[in-house]
Amino acid sequence: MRRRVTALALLLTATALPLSAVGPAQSAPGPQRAAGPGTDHAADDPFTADRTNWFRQDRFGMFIHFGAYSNLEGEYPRPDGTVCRNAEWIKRQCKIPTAEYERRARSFDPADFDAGAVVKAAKDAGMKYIVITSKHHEGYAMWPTKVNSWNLRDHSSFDKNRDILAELKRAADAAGVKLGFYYSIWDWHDPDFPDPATFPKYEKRMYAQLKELVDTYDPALLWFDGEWDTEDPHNPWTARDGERLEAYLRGLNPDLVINNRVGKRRVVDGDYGTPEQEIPDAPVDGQLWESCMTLNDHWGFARYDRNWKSGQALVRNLLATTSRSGNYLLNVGPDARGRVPQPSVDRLKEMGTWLRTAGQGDAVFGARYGGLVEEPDWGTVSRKGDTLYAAVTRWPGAGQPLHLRARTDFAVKSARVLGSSQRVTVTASGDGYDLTPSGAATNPTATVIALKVDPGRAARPGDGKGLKQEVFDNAELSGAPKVTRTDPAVNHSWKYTGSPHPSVAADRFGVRWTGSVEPRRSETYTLTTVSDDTVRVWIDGELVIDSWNPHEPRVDKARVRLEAGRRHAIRVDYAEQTGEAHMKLLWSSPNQPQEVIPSTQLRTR
Ligand code: FHN
Repeated sequence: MRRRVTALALLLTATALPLSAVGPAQSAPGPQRAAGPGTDHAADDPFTADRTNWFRQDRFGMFIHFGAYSNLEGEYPRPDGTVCRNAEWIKRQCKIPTAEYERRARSFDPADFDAGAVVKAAKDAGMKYIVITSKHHEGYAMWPTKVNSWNLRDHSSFDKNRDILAELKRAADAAGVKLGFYYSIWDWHDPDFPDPATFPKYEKRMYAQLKELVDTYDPALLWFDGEWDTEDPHNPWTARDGERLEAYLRGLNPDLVINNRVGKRRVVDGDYGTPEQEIPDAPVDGQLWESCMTLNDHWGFARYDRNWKSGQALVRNLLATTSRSGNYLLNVGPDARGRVPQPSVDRLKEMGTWLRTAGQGDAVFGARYGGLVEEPDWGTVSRKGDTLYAAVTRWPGAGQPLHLRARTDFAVKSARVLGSSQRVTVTASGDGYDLTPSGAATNPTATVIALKVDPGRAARPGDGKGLKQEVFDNAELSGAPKVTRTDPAVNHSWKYTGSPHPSVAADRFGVRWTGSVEPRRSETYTLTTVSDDTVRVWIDGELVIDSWNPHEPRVDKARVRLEAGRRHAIRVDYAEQTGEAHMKLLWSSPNQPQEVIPSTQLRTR
C-alpha cells in the first residue's frame, strides 16, 4: 500500500504530469496546498455552520438512482434462457460479461426523462433537495464527461444534444430545489480501479470527473458511495484517500456539503452520517445524519418490484427522522425511458398532501429533535422555536390522555390540534404533562398537536473567547508546552498529516485545554467527544470522560449538571499516538441542540 500511496502522493503534488499518460487533458488534481503539520481540516461546525444550514432545515430530499442498469429494468435474460433479477447491481450480480453490458448500454435512450416533471414531483412531495446518481458502481457517467467514453453522451442511443444533469440543474434552480450528485468511488468498469498499483490512474480520472461535476453543475452536495472494503472488484479505498479527496473537494468549493462515505463512513468523515434503509432511534452523536430509503425494495428501477411502502409509513418515517434531527432521502428509480414510476409519484403526492394540510409541514421543515420531552410510544415530537409538534399516530380513546415525559422544566402555554378546532386539555401529571384532546384524530397518518411552550429565559450569550490551549510535542503531555494560546473551540480534525501547529509533528503530540464553561441554562448537559486517539474530560475537577486507551475515531459521552451563571472548570486532555488525529467537544441538553461548544461560553480561566 505504501507504494500506491507514494505514487498518488507524487501525483497530487506533481506540478506537471504528462496528462496523456492518464487520459484526456485535465488539470492535475490535488488539494490547494499539501497538507502537513499545522493543517486542521475542521473549517466549521456542521451543526451550526451557514454552509450546512439549508441541509439542517430542509429535512427531506429525493434520491434518484438512474444509470445504464436502468435500461435493463431489473431483468437480464441469461443465454440459457433463465432470467436474472437485480437493479443497479445487475451487471455484477447477474455476472453479465462487460462486452454484453456495454452492448446493452448502447440501446439506452431515456428520451422521456423530464427534468421539470421530476422536480415537480419532488416539490409536490415537499422535498427540498435532490440527489441523483452521476455515476454508480457500474462506472457509467450520466453526463458528457471528457474523462472517458463510458457515458450517456458517448455510449447510448440518447439524443447527443441533451444533458440530463444540466436539465435537472436548470429545473431544480428554477424551482428553488438544491441539487446534489451521488458518485460511486467503487468502479466496476475502469480497468485501473482494482489494482493498487494502477489505482492512482483511476483516482486521477475520478478527481477529474468530480471537478467536471463541480465546475459544470455547481452541486450543493456530493453523496459518495462505494467506499467500503470489498472484492469483485477489489476496493483499495482508504481513510487516507478520503482525507485527500475531501480536502480537494473543499478546495474546489468550500460550501459543498459532503456525506461520510467520502472516507470510510465514520463519524469523522464528511459532514454527515448516512444510515441506509433504517432510521436511528435517537439523534446521532457527533454528526448530522440523513437516512436514505427506497420506496419499494430496489434503488434502481425493477419492473417486477411492486412492494411499495404506503404513504402513511413514509410520512411517519419522515416525522421520525425529523424528531431525531435527521434528514430523509427517499429514492425513485426511473425506468429505461427515464420515467419515474407512477406508484412512486402517487406516494410522493400523498406525502405532499399530508405536509400541506393544516400546516402539518411545520412539524418537519425547519424542525428538529423535540429535546424537552422523551419520545412517546404514541408518536413523535419535533421542535421548532418554542413550539413542540406532537405527531400522534395512535390517537387516544375518548377522554384518555396522551402523556409526555419531560426531560427538563418547561411550561405549556397552549395546545391545539392542527386542522381542528377541538380543545386539548393540558395538565401537569407526574413526570410531565397529560394532553387530553376533546375530539377525534384529523387523519389516520398522524394528527399533530402544536404545543406552545415556555422553557424559561436563557442567560444572554457569554463573552468568552475560548479555552486556554497548551500543545505538547509528546503524547504524555509532559514538559513545557510548545505552544500556549486561546483556542476558540475544541473542534479539530488534524487527520493523518495535520497537527495543532507547524512546529508539532503529525504523530505523538498532546493537547490540554483548560478554563471554564458557562451554560446559558441550568440543565443536565450531554458532553460528547469525538476523538482519536485518547481523551479525558474533567468538569469541576471530576473526571467525567475517561477514554485513554488509544482508539480509532469514536464518540464518548458524559451527562453533567451545569448551572447558568456559573463558570464550571473544565479540563480536556488529548493525545495523538499515530495515524489519524481528531478532537471535538460538543454539548447538548433538552434546550440545547447538539453543537461544538461555542467560544462565547468558554473562558481561559
Ligand atoms: O451499493 C449501493 C446501492 O446500490 C445503493 O446505491 C445504496 C444507496 O445508498 N448504496 C450502496 C449500498 O450501501
